[in-house]
Amino acid sequence: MAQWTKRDRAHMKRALQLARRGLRSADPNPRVGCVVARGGKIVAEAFHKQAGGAHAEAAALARAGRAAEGADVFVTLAPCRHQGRTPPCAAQLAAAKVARVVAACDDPNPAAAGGLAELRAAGVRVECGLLATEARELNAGFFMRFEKKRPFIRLKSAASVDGVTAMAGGESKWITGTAARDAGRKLRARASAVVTGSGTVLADNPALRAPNQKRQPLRVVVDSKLRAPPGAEIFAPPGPAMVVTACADENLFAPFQKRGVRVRAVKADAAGRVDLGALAAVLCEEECNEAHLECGATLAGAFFAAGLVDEWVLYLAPKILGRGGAGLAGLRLPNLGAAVNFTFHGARRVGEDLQLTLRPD
Ligand code: AOF
Ligand code: ZN
Repeated sequence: MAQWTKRDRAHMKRALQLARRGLRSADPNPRVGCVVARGGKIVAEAFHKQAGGAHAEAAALARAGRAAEGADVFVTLAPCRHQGRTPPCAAQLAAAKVARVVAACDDPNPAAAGGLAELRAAGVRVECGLLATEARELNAGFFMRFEKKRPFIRLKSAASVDGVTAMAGGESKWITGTAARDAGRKLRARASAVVTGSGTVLADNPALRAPNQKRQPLRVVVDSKLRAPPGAEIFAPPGPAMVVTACADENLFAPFQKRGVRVRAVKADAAGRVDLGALAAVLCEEECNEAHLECGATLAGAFFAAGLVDEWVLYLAPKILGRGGAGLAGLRLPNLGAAVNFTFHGARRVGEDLQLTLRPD
């Protein structure tokens, strides 16, 4: 196990900071940052901005020029060994004659793996694992896609403090304040896909776009019986959209397909609804790292029941809306022992509301 100095940690921290700049743009690629240092001083740094663009190491090496020779390179993901949309980073690092490469963690993508071994074979000092937890957390969805064959699923909900998301008459605009709503919309922008149900499309006709973004997440409507109107806002450009259904009658797909909306049929569960495991597998095929779920209590409840909520971001408004309205999770549980348990991972005030972040136990 390599022993890392304070300076090493500081360089990797900086690389992680750089990687975060790709939070909303790198998709479907991981967010990666890179620092080139000599004698403890940073001589070049870069991050991976978007798929098809230079990888973090390639961009940093280009900036470092001849200064890369003999340098220490800190990168938040092991350098790739493959020719993808761009040339392999490991070979470029070796050709630049860097002295040492420190990676925060390995690349889970089998197509890209093997870069560190190649560098080692080329005589470069190689270390891996510095700030690995932080690096994996930043790309939790990317790791999940390769390791579990499904995306990291983040559910976003908003309710009054007594857990009401809409009044009995359907009125739900707006329970939380503008700051919380903006924060919720901003969360969409980091996701590969924004997922909702046909119930929400029929009730609210939301667009579910990410605000001010060049890269629009894929918008996915879970629609077991193809009830959503093809003319709904969510299917309109800009940005791609897709329907995932349990309906096998392909004749019913045409009105969506005519609008450029893809339809994927998956297996139904016992109740005839889209099997959520199959949906997750479809999202994985679509190279979704993070899926942002914004939906009503029924679909949210089904995701909870399936154990497919990896993070729950819940906005709570300081008001009581009373009985009769819709709740957060349409789950029917037999007793307290059957409760779905979480740990609070974060809590902060957003405008007049609270943002709670929960992860399942
Ligand atoms: C790196 N540095 O900055 C990133 C890496 O198709 P490409 O060429 O964009 O390759 C994508 C894959 O490369 C991606 O799935 C992941 O395994 C790795 N990403 N690797 O060395 C980077 N973004
Ligand atoms: Zn690379």
